[in-house]
Amino acid sequence: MGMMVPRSPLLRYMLAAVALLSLYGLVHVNYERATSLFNGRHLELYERPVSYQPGDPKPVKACFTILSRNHDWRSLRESMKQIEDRFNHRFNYPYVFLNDKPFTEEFINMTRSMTQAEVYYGEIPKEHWSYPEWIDQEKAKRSREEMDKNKVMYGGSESYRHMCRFESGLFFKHPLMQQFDYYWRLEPGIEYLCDINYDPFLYMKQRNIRYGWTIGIFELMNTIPTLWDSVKKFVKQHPETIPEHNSLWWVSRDNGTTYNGCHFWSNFEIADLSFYRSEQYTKFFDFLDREGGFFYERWGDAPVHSIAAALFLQKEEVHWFDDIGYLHPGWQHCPSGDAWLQNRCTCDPSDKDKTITNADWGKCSREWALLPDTPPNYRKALAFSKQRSIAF
Ligand SMILES: Nc1nc2c(ncn2[C@@H]2O[C@H](COP(=O)(O)OP(=O)(O)O)[C@@H](O)[C@H]2O)c(=O)[nH]1
Ligand SMILES: *[C@@H]1O[C@H](CO)[C@@H](O)[C@H](O)[C@H]1NC(C)=O
Ligand SMILES: *[C@@H]1O[C@H](CO)[C@@H](O)[C@H](O)[C@H]1NC(C)=O
Ligand SMILES: [Mg+2]
Repeated sequence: MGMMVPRSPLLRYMLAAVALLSLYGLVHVNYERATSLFNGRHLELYERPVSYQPGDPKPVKACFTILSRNHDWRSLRESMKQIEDRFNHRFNYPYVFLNDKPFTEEFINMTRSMTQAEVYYGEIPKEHWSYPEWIDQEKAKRSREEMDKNKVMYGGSESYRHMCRFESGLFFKHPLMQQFDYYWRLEPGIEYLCDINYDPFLYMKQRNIRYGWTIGIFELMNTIPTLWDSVKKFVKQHPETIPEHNSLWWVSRDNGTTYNGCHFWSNFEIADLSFYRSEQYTKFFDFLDREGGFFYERWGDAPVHSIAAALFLQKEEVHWFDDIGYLHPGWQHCPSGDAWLQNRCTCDPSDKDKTITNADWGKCSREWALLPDTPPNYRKALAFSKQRSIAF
């Protein structure tokens, strides 16, 4: 037996009509659901931004920079998979890998194969990963032992200190970095939790943004006991390097007397390298390097970059990439609202344990929003500074 088709032509006609109508209903209902689901913005979801091919000249000379050890390749493949899928397969910005040891063939094979974009592998010059002559290495060793005994995070590690010093003031001097104007830092074991549908480098360049971040967090103060004292000494010697409309308030609630520990978590950062190459940043890093805290304490590159960005840049030259979902083991930033839906985020913004803006540790992120933009909103800024009796 075949299908049950009625013999009568009239019945056949009615059956066909019913079938057509229900098909229409189905399509119509689905179309409506699609439009209402995306609140009339469904087109935006599928809009394709411009894409750049690997060898194409890019609108910004920019790269990813990854400091890594040879054994990091496996977790770096995870990081690269994330950034490629969420962003770079369309934009094809090159990668620069840096290491204090020569890269192995295995590392090169295993990372090169994760992207179509250009990849560069560089060894760090010895003088950028060793003790300056003014450092007392015995004293440095004693302080590592002391910090280790006191359970300071990475307090006993010598290589971690070279890493922090290199990331603070030297990575952008590497010969491979000279061809680039902007950089985006990547690390092993991180995750990107939302699509990035636009070019953050271009976004920054068009708006004169020099520093971009996504997680703001408190520092472990036992790693930087005298950092702020050194900063104050520097500022006294170089008052000309401090613009009027900076973000001092974000790092110091008593007009510069003490540091509150707020910093941008530098394992994610996108920066205009001309900031790090500027005379003021160079002087600042050289001064801190002479002070010895990279070795006698355990100064991190995150507070060093952040204090510089907060003091030496105008507030609007620093941008919170609130729409970029990002996880580094320990904490994540997860956008909420429209950005979450549109950028196909897979994180939970209300997660109590991981999402930084929900935690006490995330007060720094939340309070960034309290700082008003200046020159464009100069009046608002003045009112704000009067109300809190601070100068910034
Ligand atoms: N070449 C090299 N890279 C290092 C070394 N120590 C840390 N790194 C890199 O420096 C970055 C920060 O290190 P990580 O272990 O993630 O520290 P954490 O994020 O502060 O916990 C990562 O990109 C590491 O791959 C080292 O001794 N040599
Ligand atoms: C790296 O890749 C090359 C070319 O495909 C291959 O000949 C070589 O055996 C690989 N080496 C390692 C260590 O994976
Ligand atoms: C903040 O400190 C600066 C520099 O030390 C000083 O000029 C200014 O008057 C201080 N402002 C307030 C409100 O205390
Ligand atoms: Mg890390």
